Amino acid sequence: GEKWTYSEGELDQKHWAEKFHECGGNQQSPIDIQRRKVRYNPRLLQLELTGYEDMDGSFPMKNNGHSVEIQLPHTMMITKGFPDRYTAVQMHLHWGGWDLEASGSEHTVDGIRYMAELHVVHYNSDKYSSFHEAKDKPDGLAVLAFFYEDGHFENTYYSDFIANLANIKYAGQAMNITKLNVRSMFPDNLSHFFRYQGSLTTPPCHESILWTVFDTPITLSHNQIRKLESTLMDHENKTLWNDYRMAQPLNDRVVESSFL
Ligand code: 1SD
Ligand code: ZN
Repeated sequence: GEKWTYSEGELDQKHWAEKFHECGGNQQSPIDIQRRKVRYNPRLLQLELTGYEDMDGSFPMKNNGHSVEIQLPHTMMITKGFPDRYTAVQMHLHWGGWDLEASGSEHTVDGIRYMAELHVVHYNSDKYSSFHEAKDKPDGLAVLAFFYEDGHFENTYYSDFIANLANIKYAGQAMNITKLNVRSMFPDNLSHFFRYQGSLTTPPCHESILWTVFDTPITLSHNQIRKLESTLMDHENKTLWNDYRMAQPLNDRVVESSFL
């Protein structure tokens, strides 16, 4: 693929737009969500997630050099909440660095950066026949985003996921997981969320994502977050960390919320 990076070399995030023009567009992600400026929209529908629980099968989990990514089955679908249905494609995380105890979420809230962030990527399967066809269309993708915070207790729904990271330490490595319950990796409360129109947070930064950013964070133990931040290596065999993009200008967009 492309040789872009987050913070090193010639194609770090400040220079993405020189090679990938859409990265300089006016509907980019992530953003800083300012609670005071959010508009409550009582007509935002609660999401109905079908097929996110108790899956048996073979789900590839890969270190792609920028993140850890789990490929998701077509049976996982957002069946209510949007005008069209969206089918899951993959999920991945963004995180910080363990040396400085630095946070690494992409979205921030009132300028506060959370420890890490989960993205569950879906494509509009009512309108398009594949992720590939949908990925650059304005209504092509929907991403569910969740923040992580650290707490005292191990989150046992993440035990296998965290342990598996050691098997895909090097960029390009992959394994298969045979059991997956994605719903259990989310917080219980999914009713409070922010909604806005934005982009992929990595090159080529297509402005094709309807973002849903949940207000309720997921809690992991301090130790689990440390393992997430320190286990994987990038394409240059350096620790893969701080894989987040800085907040982009909101411009004339409005962030809506499902709650007051
Ligand atoms: O960073 C991911 C990238 O890996 C790829 O998955 C892309 C297309 O789905 O999406 C971005 S992101 O906007 O979900 N961060
Ligand atoms: Zn992402």
